[in-house]
Amino acid sequence: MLEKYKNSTVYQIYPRSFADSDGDGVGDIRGIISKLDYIKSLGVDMIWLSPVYKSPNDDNGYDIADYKAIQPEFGTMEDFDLLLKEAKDRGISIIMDLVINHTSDEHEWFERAKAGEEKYRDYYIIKKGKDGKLPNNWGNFFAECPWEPFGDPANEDYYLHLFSKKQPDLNWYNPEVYREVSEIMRFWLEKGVAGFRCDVINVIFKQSFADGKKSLVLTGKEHYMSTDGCHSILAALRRDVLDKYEAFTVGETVMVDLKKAYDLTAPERGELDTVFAFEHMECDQIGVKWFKTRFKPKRLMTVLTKWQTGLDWNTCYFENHDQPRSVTRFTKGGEYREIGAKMLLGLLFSLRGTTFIYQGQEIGMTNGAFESLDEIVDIESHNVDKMAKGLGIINPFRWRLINKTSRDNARTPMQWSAESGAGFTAGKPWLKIHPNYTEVNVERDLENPDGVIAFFREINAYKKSSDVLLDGSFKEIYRGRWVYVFERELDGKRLTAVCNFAPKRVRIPVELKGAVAVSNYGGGAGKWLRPYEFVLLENV
Ligand code: ISL
Repeated sequence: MLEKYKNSTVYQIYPRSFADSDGDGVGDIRGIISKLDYIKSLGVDMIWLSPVYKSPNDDNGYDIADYKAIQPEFGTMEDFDLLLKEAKDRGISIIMDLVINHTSDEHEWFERAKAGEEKYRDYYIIKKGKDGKLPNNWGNFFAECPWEPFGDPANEDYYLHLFSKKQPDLNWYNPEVYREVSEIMRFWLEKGVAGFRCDVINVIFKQSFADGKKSLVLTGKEHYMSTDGCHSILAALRRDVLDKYEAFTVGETVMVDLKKAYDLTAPERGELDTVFAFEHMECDQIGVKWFKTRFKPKRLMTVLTKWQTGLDWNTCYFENHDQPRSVTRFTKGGEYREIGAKMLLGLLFSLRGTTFIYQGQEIGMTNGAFESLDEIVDIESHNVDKMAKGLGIINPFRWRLINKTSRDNARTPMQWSAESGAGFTAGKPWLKIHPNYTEVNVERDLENPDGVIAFFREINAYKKSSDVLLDGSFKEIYRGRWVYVFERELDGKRLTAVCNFAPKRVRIPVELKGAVAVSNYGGGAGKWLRPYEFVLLENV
């Protein structure tokens, strides 16, 4: 149901790191409830809640052991119901994370499969090895082998796991899996959730299990990326379940190009409403995401323009729980942290599409300050370290690579105040809090009329009141080494967005006209743009 929700501003909450109400060092649902007024005050109207289901936490909740129960450290089902109600009372809808490519190996289905129940064995992808060899040569998202022995190794049975070995992939050939998942979706929709963010949704259906073309990243992916089978499942789920509740879906879709994203979201096909594509998140990497290269703003601009013009409706995001913090990644930070964070927000809200914000982005939180792998919890980072070690990469280099790319960079606890525990917890936080919390925190930012939050509120409110930003077309005017200028237009009304990605003054390369609508320095641009300046002009 895109029409109903497309103009929402969506705020992603990573529950573990958001707000801890009981002092156990882990964020929880009561903590989220206590911050709803704050979220509302930002002008947010939808929350995307990362998994809160029961989980052994191998992958922080993306390994689900019970889709209909709440993780005890997050609270109870009563807490969840209260969250839903309190959010609704404030005009905020909630979308849940739907993780249906895999379950946890501690899910009852997998446990019964292991205990020998044929019915449940068929819920998973279990294949025979051949003469001591694995069933195929596929790769794995978390830098490990995707096949793990199932039962007695002498039988040479293996189960597939595209992610960790505690995340066995579901067998979408089995109609029972479809039935179970539909029922789970109905369970949450009946409670009143507005829809789902669908985890790695374009890989759920494996069209074949043949060996893949050898590749640096994910050998075998051609057998499961956006397959026909996946399209059919998505259309069926929409028809059988989602449309009955006018639910909204955003699919996390890995390695999609424009054509694939179009096919997954084309209204006439009735599959997903929107997708998270990743090409712009790949603009500072070489091949795989663990190899970062120097950020060149022009590469980001090129990808943004490509998607803005190539797809009618995008999701616009710079951060989530898997990506480094945008202010660290796309600006020099330091003395430019606040102005840079505002420029990035200005750019994000000026693009055409549904805007997604990740917790902490509204105060310009930075990448974590980790000193060694011992401080990192993320399973992916630990696996990458093992893999890199296997390749003979020695330690200062391994750590440098992981420190930059670890998903924990975005998962450090939310910085609410300068008090100990950053106002996040009264206990020992599950992950190291960034020591800059004494300066970078919500309380302090709110005291500043020119703070990042104030700017966030301003640009968000402006977008919500502007037909041109909500519905207008996108046209690139200029893309240079540092400066990005584009125009949004609707019925002859125009807005021009100007962004300077340089930590220095840059001469404006094009002639700009119009009155300043929003600006991160206050006031308009002269002939020169100041470091990380953002201006939105109304062209009369
Ligand atoms: O870089 C990526 C895509 O280019 C990946 O981070 C990708 O988004 C990711 O591997 C898939 O992420 C999702 O599913 C995982 C979970 O660990 C992530 O947190 C979740 O966002 C497995 O469920």
